Amino acid sequence: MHAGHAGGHADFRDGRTVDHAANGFDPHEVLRDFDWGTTRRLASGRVVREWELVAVDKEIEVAPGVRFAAWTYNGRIPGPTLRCREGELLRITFVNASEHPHTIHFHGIHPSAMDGVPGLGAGEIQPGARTVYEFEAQPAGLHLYHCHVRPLAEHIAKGLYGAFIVDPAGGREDADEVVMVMNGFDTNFDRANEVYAANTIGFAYMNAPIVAKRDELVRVYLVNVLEYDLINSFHLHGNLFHYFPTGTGTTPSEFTDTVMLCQGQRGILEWRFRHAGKFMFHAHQSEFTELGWQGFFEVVD
Ligand SMILES: [Cu+2]
Repeated sequence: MHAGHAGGHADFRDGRTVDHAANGFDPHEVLRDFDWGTTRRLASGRVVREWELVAVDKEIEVAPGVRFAAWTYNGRIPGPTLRCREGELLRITFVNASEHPHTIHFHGIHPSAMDGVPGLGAGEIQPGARTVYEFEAQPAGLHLYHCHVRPLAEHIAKGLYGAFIVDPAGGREDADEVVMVMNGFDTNFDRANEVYAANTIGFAYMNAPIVAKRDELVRVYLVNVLEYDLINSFHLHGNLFHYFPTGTGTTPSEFTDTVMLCQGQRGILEWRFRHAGKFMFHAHQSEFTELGWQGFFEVVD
């Protein structure tokens, strides 16, 4: 954890940005891109929801001019936001097109053999190999998935993670929903991050704010996957939000403007903007803020 070292120190508030098209994903699209996969009905009458995730080695521009040799699921960081309903049968085909062994480890309730760790079930999936993870979507809440091959910090920090949302059987109240996966990048291999962000690209939501409507319910699915720093946080300006840790309950734990998350922790935030205008959000560690993890909501009538 440091700031201002040579190589990859990326304060680009002067308006420069990365080439989202060349990266193949745009943090503004990642916000509201929920991947429901495909469904089909089994002979038993049960619905199975399916996805294919492919591990791909890919160079990503994580800050203007700063290229990072990433490992990705489906060519993007974070990987697809997988979304389903509580109780559905899920089937995730994992294809390893990377040059390194990987897995997908899901958070949630599932059999040991489906846990996506070395030595259990299919274990490490070698380059060119594939496997199928199959389990029931339990419990409702906000979870995550990530590679679980050693060295673990490297396999995660290289980009192999994503959000995993299990909706309650009855759904949630209508809202403008966005996903923010808080992450960072160690661009000079010193086991400290030079770039911090929500959804990979620092300052992306400063340069182009997230548009929200006044009085409409906003719901943020917030996941922390940051490596090399113990704690991350989310702070909202001009408002307070209800916080639902892990999204597993219906009673908020807190009405606040700042939450702190350890690695792997996640939660759902809900609020309504009462005033039009621009409101910042950012990590409340100023160091992270200055290295990219900040943005604006632009609230319109
Ligand atoms: Cu891996």
